[in-house]
Amino acid sequence: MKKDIASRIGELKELEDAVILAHSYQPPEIQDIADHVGDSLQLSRTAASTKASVIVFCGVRFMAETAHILSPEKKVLLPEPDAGCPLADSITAPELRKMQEEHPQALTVLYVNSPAEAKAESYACCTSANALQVVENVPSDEVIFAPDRNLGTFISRRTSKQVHVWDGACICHAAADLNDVRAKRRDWPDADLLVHPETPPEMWDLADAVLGTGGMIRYVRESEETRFLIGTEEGMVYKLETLFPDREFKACGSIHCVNMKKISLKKVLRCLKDLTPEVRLDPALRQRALKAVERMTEYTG
Ligand code: CIZ
Repeated sequence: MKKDIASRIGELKELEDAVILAHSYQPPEIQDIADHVGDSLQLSRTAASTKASVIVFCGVRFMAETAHILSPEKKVLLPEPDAGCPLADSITAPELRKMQEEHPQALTVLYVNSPAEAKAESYACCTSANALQVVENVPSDEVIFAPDRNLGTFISRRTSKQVHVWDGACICHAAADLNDVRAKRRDWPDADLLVHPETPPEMWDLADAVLGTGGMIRYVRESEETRFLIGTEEGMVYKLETLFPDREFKACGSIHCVNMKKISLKKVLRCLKDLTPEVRLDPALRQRALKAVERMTEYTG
């Protein structure tokens, strides 16, 4: 049945000149039918460079919005319109403006996991892969970092700049179960533990490395270890297993994003049939948000 749906998706994709992008936190069957699987930075670059006229974004809303910000001439489809992100919802444009009034010398660096309205009020965007590089490069010694407090704290400990951190969180990373991490470490004492900077600082203290998902892939590629414990959304384990079939991976911390798992093969098929639901922003808002996204590229190449 699944194979059937996958081949119908393949046919429709050709017919509609579409490309399927999937975040590394997507379920395995979605990663399997995608043309590109990666983090939000890689996927937004692919969205900007693809020649396809339709982008099916298997991820959450802010990711599809970013693809639209970069490629307004393409039709960007989000197979499940309710695939939101509580971290992105933790900040609004008026709340951000209020914090900016309190710190008038600071430039705002905004994690891409945020709504377009907040991007439009920010100086530069960043992802977990390049947050430190962007903070170091913005032309100010004082920075507002939003909306993830754990990533913001992680960055503030690695820069000499003054960082005002917004109090938002990815509810699944922030609630990572440390007892589960300790138990998995006992099961696999020889494994390297890689954890995401959206997890709490107590989890970083247990880890061999604190990295975004792109950094985890580089770490494994360069490592001689054979076993790895992965402290980020559990979909990442499948992505790593696909890339490195000769190594072993185990998810730890019980980090499961229900929004990422709202995308299904049936929904991808339906959205390719109907070419809806489309993600589109007001053109003036898109233009303002684009400036912040472009600065990220300017600082990080
Ligand atoms: O930036 C991304 O894609 C997310 C949400 C996680 C990561 O570290 O790649």
